[in-house]
Formats: sequence, structure tokens, C-alpha cells
Amino acid sequence: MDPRRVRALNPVGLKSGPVVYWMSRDQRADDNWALLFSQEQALKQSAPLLVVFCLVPDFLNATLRQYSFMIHGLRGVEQRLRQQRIPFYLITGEPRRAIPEFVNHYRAGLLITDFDPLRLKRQWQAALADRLNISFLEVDAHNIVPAWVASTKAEYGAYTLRPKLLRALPGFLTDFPPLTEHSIAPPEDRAEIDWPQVLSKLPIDRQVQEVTWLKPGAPAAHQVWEDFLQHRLSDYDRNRNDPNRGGQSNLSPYLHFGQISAQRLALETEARAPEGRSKAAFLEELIVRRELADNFCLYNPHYDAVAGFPDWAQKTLMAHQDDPREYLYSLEEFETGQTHDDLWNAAQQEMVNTGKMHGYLRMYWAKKILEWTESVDQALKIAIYLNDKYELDGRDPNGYTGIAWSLGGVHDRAWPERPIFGKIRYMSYNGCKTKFDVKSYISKQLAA
Ligand code: FAD
Ligand code: FO1
Repeated sequence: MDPRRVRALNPVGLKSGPVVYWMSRDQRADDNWALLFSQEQALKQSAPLLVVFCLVPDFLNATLRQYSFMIHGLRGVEQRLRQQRIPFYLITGEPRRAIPEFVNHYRAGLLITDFDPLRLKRQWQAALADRLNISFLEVDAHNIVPAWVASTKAEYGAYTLRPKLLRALPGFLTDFPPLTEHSIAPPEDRAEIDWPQVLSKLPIDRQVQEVTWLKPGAPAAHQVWEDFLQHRLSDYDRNRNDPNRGGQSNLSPYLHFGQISAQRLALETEARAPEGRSKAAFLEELIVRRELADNFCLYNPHYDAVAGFPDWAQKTLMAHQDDPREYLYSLEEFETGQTHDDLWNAAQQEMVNTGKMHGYLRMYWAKKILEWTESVDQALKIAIYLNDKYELDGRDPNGYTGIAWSLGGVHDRAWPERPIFGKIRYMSYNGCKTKFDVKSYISKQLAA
């Protein structure tokens, strides 16, 4: 593995003892650089390798819908690791306490975790970096080009990050070595995990129902991928912006929970997809747009606030904050899809019912919240709240960035000035009608 994929989170040197991989963002056994690196370190010292996941009950407003998808996936990770004689531990509670306890109990000599630009995760890591007296390393197992290698600063847009990614890609878009059987036994046998209990005991919001149309876990992720690669990728460019054509891959929940590797998808797309606009468009989204989102969250501390918008956008929105609003809706009216706009209501319904609103409509959906609320600050809060409560792929850098793009011109340019939006790109109902059959999309949601 390229050493640039690893960063030290504290200055402590290597000590002997078991190697612990604290799995968080990249919840998979295969194609996981953080796990592969952990195994490499353990084998070098003939030490045991332990994988631990710290389950927190209040992760950014997640509900039963997301916890169920995640925990079913983790159960599969445990089974896959057991095949390679690597023990998987599930601990619950506040990581800043639970992880040191775990590390001390097993007298670990090294702690490794996977990279995540979200504020909460960086707070966890910073607190642990101070407390631990063993080496604590971070591996970017989510991006193909590690975020800190791709760029050392917040990029203006895809057009400034893309050349940097394309230059670095040949060195990083490589195949993965296999996860091998770990012959050094762990210090003690660990207790069996009572998986049904894990989910039923969690004190979480159970109003938002689990989804049934998409099966969680790595095997299901690879089936969805194979189906997309064989039957739908070739029409991706034509279909991806039409909510009636099911042109998207439906991989974002799997990518969000790390149940499948973006690098694996890119390798297979390169090797197996026919040349053309669809292949290029899919790789652009999968590599450039996704890594741009991590870049935004890593280098912009206000990624979920108006303060994170570019200056020109903040200025233009302030200049229009007192413009009259023809419609104003409360959180409740948005959440229950009670606006005057049947397309917006249908998109809201798709998100609530399926946990995955179509990508094109997410832009329209967010922009209309800006148009129908008192202030951009309130609009941002409502968009993030609803997105993270109902989307399976919510609570993700892609989401904070997608919302900031929609409301605050992040990674976008200025457009002709208009009421409320100022120079922020505008989207209209009629504009959607030129893109796809709005009526048929609405009737499909009503029938669902
Ligand atoms: P596909 O079109 O099949 O794309 C494949 C993969 O490429 C996606 O899984 C994703 O990882 C990446 N990708 C595609 N479009 C984007 C994009 N615009 N930005 C970054 N990566 C992209 N994505 C999330 O993962 N979680 C969210 O919470 C989320 N919220 C969004 C909110 C708004 C307001 C907007 C405008 C976009 C949001 N997106 C979010 C980005 C995008 O809409 C979704 O990633 C995409 O619709 C997921 O469906 P898919 O995997 O079938 O997409
Ligand atoms: N990561 C954890 O390490 N522990 C958790 O209990 C946890 C819960 C969780 C629930 C919903 C969700 O969408 C994400 C969750 N994550 C959790 C984080 C996730 O693994 C990703 O790292 C980030 O959300 C994406 O950056």
C-alpha cells in the first residue's frame, strides 16, 4: 500500500502487542486499505489483529432506517472476518471512553482507524490522539486518491480538483491484495455477539422505517453493482438525470457505509465498461464529485453552515434576504410534503418512503427550501435535518456538499441575479418539465 495513504494522528512510536483496527467509515472486510494495512503491521510483529466497531446510539440523528442497514452490514463483516480468523468486536458507547478501554484491556501496541472528514469523527480522533499512549494512525480507505494527497486545501470546484486527481490516479488506482488468514490467535476468545439484540436495544428514533427494496451488506452491494455494470451503466449518461428511468446505480447507501469500495468500482468500470460518455460520466461522479465532497468537508470547518459558502454567495444571499417570499412553509409542512408544488411533494415522499431521493430532484428539492423559507440559515438547517433523517446515504460529506452546492453556490459559479436567490443557480418546475416527464414521476410517487 502506498505509504501516503497513512497519516499519524499522534507522535507516539510503535510498541509491541496486538494491532487494533477501529473500523468506522469503511465497514467491509475486503478491499479495505485500513484493514490490509493493519494486518500488514500485525504480521510484521507476529501480533494478533483485532477489529473493533464502536456503536454510538446518537450518530447525527440517524434513525432505525440507517442503523438497521448498517448493523446488518456489520454482521456480514463479522462472518467474513471469521473466515480469515480475524476477531470482530462490537462495543457500544462514547468512543473517547470505549476505545481506550478496549485498547488497554487487550494491551494493544498500535491503533489504526479509517479516515473520515466529518467534524464528529475528527473530534473523536483528536481526543483519542491526546489520551492514548500508543501509536494512533489514520488510513484513507474511502477515497482512491487520499484526500490529503489530492489537495492540501479547499478546492474551488471540480475543475480545480479534477486535474490534481487525474495526475495522482495512476499511482493509487491499483488492485487490492487479498485479506489473508491471520494465524496469530487473539489474546482470548471473545463473547458471541447477539445481533438481534444489538438493534432492538438501541435507544434510537424508530419512526423512520427500515427500507426493504435494498438489501444491506457487501454481498448485496456487489449484486447491485453487477446488475448496474451489466445492464444500466451503458445508458447512464442518458438516464441518470431522469427520475423515471432508474438510471442511477443505487450504490450510495453502500458507499456511505463503506460496504463496497469506490476503488473496486472504479477498477471494474475501467476494465469492463464500454468506452463512451456513460463510462466517463459515472467515473466523474464516483471519483471527482465524491472526492470533491471529502475535500470540502476536510478543509472547510463550516461545511454544514452558511459561513461555509463562498463570500460571493454569502453576499448575494444577504442582499436578497429581505426579498418577499411568495410561499413560506414550516419544517412540518416540508416534512409531510404539504407545499403547493406537487413535484416537490413527490420528491419528499420518495425520500420518506424509499430512503433515496433521485439525485436530480435533490437539487430541485433543496433549492425550493431556500425559496420557501425566511432565511438561508433556516433553509440549510431544514435541508440537512430532513436529508439526514430520511436518506439512507445521509450524514455523509456528499450530502453536506450537495446541500451547500444547492443553497450556497459551493463549487458552482454565479448566475444572473434574481429575487431571493441572488446569483445562486436557480431551478424551476418548468425547467424540470424540459428534463423529464414530471407528471409520470408524481403519479408514481402517489401510487407508492
Ligand atoms: P449514481 O449517479 O449512481 O452515482 C454513483 C456514486 O457517485 C454515488 O453513490 C456517489 O458516491 C457519487 N456521486 C454521484 N453524484 C454525486 C454528487 N452530486 N456529489 C457527490 N458524489 C456523487 N449523496 C450522498 O451520498 N448522501 C447524501 O446525503 C446526499 N445528499 C445530497 C443532497 C443534495 C441536495 C444534493 C444536490 C446531492 C446529494 N447527494 C448525496 C449527492 C447525489 O445526489 C447522490 O450521491 C446520488 O444521488 C446517490 O445515488 P446513486 O448512488 O444511485 O448515484
Ligand atoms: N460510525 C461509527 O463509528 N459508529 C456508529 O455507531 C455509527 C453510526 C452511524 C449511523 C448512521 C450513519 O449514517 C453513519 C454512522 N456511522 C457510525 C458513521 C459512518 O460509518 C460514516 O463514517 C459517516 O457517516 C460518513 O462519513
